[in-house]
Formats: sequence, structure tokens, C-alpha cells
Amino acid sequence: MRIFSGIQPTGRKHLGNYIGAISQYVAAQDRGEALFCIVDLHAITVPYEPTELRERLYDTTAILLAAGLDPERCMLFRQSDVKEHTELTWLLCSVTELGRLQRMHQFRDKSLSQRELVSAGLLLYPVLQAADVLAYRANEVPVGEDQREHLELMRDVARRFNARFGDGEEVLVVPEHRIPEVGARIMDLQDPTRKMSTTGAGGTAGAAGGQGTVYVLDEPAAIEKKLKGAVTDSGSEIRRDAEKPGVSNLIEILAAVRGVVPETVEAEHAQARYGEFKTAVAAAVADYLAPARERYVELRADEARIESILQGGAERAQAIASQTLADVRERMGLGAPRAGGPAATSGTLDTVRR
Ligand code: AQP
Repeated sequence: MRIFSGIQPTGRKHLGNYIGAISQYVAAQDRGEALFCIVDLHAITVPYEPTELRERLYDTTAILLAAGLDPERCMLFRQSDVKEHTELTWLLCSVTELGRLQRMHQFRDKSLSQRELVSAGLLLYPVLQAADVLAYRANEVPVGEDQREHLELMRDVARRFNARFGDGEEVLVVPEHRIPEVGARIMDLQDPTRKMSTTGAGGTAGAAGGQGTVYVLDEPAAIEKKLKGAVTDSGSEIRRDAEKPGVSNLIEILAAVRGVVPETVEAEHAQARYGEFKTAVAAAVADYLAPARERYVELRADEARIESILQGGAERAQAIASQTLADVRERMGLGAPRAGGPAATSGTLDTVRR
């Protein structure tokens, strides 16, 4: 089983990223061959500062290491270090429908909120994401709920490539997404109708001054302040209900960080008042994030080690991706023919499918 996922180098990862994705990455190391990529090429699709980008990439790497990614048990690397991602993006463009890209929710939302140039990169973002995964013939992609649409596109791109160029073989593996049952979509604490995000309403640039987003590196006092200030609803019952998005979100958060089902949280807090419940959620979230926050400082200080981990991961990842690209180029009739032609790839494909 090969598992792949990518994460943006936004530096300040939040509780939603941690529950929806990072905790799944850590667990994936025990379930198969795991690859995790920090997607700096995706980050340049919106306005950014080049020097900041490198710093935030190191911050993000240190957070992942602090959370429990172990370079001995996974390949952790920087997307731009493996050139096969960009080459495969271009090749996959030939089997990607333009209209579908234009209709993607993320493209529509982000292009509407863009004050400057809406780059072609923003439109092609999901194709690069497809290339990230398909280059490794990954079987599974752990992500949060917001990535479901991109995963569906990725699966269609793989199927379409195989139908057009595969000659009956699965040249590209059609991956499955792995979305957690609890905590797949953590909502903003100040506006629980929107997902918790880095750039969203309650995030860094938000009117609420970032109070809607809990960051992995927040001190316990900040976590407590944000959770105690979380928007709840009229009424007093601790139960999930579409009419009670604030309380429902807090139930989901507490269930996810404690590793229990939401029903357990509802039963245990049936008699609690909102204030008591929020205090309990704040304490559990602070405990949940504390180990990563405490390990982070030392890990972040050693940039030479971070760089060496990223380069080591990229070398191992590239060894896999270059084989896929050789097969894809051969199937598409690009470059000099390989000895034996497409049939010569079957050995590789059989190995991958097992
Ligand atoms: N609110 C969320 N709940 C659960 N999972 C989430 N993810 C993101 N938000 C939530 C999952 O985290 C992984 C990494 O996402 P990313 O690389 O897009 O990181 P980001 O840019 O920091 O995430 P944001 O905050 O979601 O970005 P913006 O501000 O651009 O909207 C993914 O697997 C994602 O599903």
C-alpha cells in the first residue's frame, strides 16, 4: 500500500489541518509506504514573497516532524525538488477537461477573492495535485473533506489517461481518498458555517483577528481564549444539529482530539452548560497540541537538518516518480522509443499493483 499526501507551506498550520490531515499522516507511516510533500509549487499560484516562502516551508516541515513524521519511516520532501511533478502536470493537461477546472469550487472561491492577477496556475492547481499523487502510483490519499472534489478530478484524470494511452493496462493507479470519519471538516470558531482555514474569514486576515482559527503553535492561554470565545447558538443543549453549527463543531473537535465518537461527547456533556463545555474543549485541545508545540522549537532551530531531511526524501521520491514518468512518456509517444516499447513497462506495473 502506497500512501501520498501534500500540504501547503503556509507555516502556521491550524487545528483543522492537524485533525483532518497531519494526524492521518502520522498514522499512515504504520500502514504502508508513505510519502508526504510540502507543496511549494502550489503556493506560488497566489501572491507570495519568495524569501517568506522558504521560511514558511521550514516552519511547516518542523511542524510535521514535531507531530511525529519520522524520516526513517516516510519520505518527506519539497515538491519543487522533484521535477517530475511539473512535467507530469503538463502531460496530464492533455487529458484534463478545461470546463471542469473552471467549475472547481476552490478555483471559483480563490479567483473571486483575488485582488491582483488570477494566475493560470490557480486554474491548473488541481492538475498539479493530480500529478503529485499519480507520479507515485499511490493507492491512498489522506485529506480533509475540502479536497474531495480535487480527488474526484484526479481519479478521472487517471482513468482517462489509462483509457487513452493504457492499451488495457492501469498505467496510472486510480487512488482512493481517505477522509477521517470525525473531524474531516473543522469549522471556524467565529463563523461555524465556514471551514477553519488559513486565509478564511476568522483566519489571519479576518475581521475577528484570527480568533476563529486555532493554530498548532498557539500557547494554551491563546487556545483557551479562542475556544471560550467560540460562537455558539441560542439554546443550551450540547448536541449536534444543523441549526446549531457552533456547538456541533465543538462536539466534533472534542471527539476528534479524544479519539471518540461524537455520541460519547454528547452523552458525557448532556448536563453541562455551554461555558463548562467550552472549557473542557479548550483543555482537551491544548493537551492534544502540546507535544507538537513543545517539540517544534528545537526542530525548527536546526535548518541544516531540515534541509537534509527534505533532500533525502526528494531523492527517494524521485526514484519512484522517474519510473512513472518514463512509462507515461513512452505511452504518450514522447522522446526516443524505449527498448521493447510500452510492453516493456508491464513488469513495473505488475510490481506496483501488488
Ligand atoms: N478545516 C479543516 N478541517 C479538516 N481538514 C482540513 N484541511 C484544511 N482545512 C481543514 C486539510 O488539511 C490538509 C492541508 O491543507 P492545505 O495544504 O490546503 O493547507 P492550508 O492552505 O493551510 O489549508 P487551508 O487553511 O484550508 O487553506 P486556505 O486558507 O487556502 O483555504 C488538506 O488535506 C486539507 O483537506
